[in-house]
Amino acid sequence: MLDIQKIRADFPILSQTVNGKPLVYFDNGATSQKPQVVIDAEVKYYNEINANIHRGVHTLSQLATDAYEVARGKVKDHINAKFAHEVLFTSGTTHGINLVANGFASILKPGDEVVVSSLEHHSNIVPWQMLCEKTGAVLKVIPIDENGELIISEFDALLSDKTKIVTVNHISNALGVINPIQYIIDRAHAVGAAVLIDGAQAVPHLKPDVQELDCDFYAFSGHKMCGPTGTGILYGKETWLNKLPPYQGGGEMIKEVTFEKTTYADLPHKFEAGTPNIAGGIVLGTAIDYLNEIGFDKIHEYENELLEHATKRLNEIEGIRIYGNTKNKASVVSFNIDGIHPYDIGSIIDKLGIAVRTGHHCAQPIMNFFCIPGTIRASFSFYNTKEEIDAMVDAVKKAQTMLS
Ligand code: 7TS
Repeated sequence: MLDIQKIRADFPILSQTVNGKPLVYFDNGATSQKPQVVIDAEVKYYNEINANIHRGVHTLSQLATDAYEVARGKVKDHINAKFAHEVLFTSGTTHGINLVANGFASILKPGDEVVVSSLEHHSNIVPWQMLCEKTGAVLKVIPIDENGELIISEFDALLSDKTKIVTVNHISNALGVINPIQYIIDRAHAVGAAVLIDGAQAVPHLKPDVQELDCDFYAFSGHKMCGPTGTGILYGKETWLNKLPPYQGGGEMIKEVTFEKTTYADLPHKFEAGTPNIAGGIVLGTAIDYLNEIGFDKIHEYENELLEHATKRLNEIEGIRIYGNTKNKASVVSFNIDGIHPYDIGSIIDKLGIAVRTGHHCAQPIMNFFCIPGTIRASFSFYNTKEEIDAMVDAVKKAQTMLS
């Protein structure tokens, strides 16, 4: 069992009031809060070892470089990558996906196919559309059903030897649905396609094993897993990262530069041009240590309890519709109340100290499918409580009375 009060004490922001009410933070899908150890590690870096990395012979530069590479090793162990050089530091999931989509511009030919799903965040749609425009490749979309689940038979039917890459999220940010990625990876590989998994919403809740999954790429953001903003990881299989061209040119990604020809550095540096978010990378390692100390098994069990409690309590509300009704779901509840715009509920409950996200959640195709302008999304973390869920349900009921 988790000691939630002890865990909550690790997060200074949670003890504040907002609009005169205790903060109830249910916007974890957008970004998680940060524990004191993470905040302290960021300060310690700037107080003690701040220097640029991979370039100085001086002591501070070496200390900063070592700390950055230790963090890369922590990520490698965490996701069970085979090599540390398969772990690229990025600014977030968006950066990682764009890096891969940009690289595929040198691989795809007109008529090749890219498969995405209807459940994607815009950052796993738009880069592929841009790629298709550039190359003449065709974007194919796996549809969803009324429960918000991918229609797998339609996915099977989309695959052919024209399919060059399949790119889907592990968990939907808008609905919380967990996708059958192992099946998707295996089937895509059977037709020779590469697979990118957008793990942005998965890594706060579970520990992915990229070797077991056998995915070719796995992208995620540090800021959704208790790490600093502006941090992220792109895992890529060594063979793929060697095949793809660099994303950006600049310092630190070269072996030798002349005006006639430049040769590129080995992995991972080939994809890490310029000065990165050094403090952020190091501190992402601290965040991963923090989460592993709590334990993902315990996090999973507790967040499931929160999800069950929220689903049960919200279903008491007349006229509620919850989107994403599947057994396999992360601790996210996306809902609407009959006849009321989600924005109105969100604004009223904010006055009561409750932070949820309202709108299309950067997943407009899902909203179009359900013919709605958006939803109210409560996304829970292991530091949330059932009492907070009860406070949200009371606040939503109050808003419903005021608005109807
Ligand atoms: N993919 C998924 C599944 C996401 O949920 C998000 C962000 C991204 C990609 C992009 O991540 P970034 O760190 O590069 O911005 N999702 C959300 C959200 O649900 N609310 O705010 C951001």
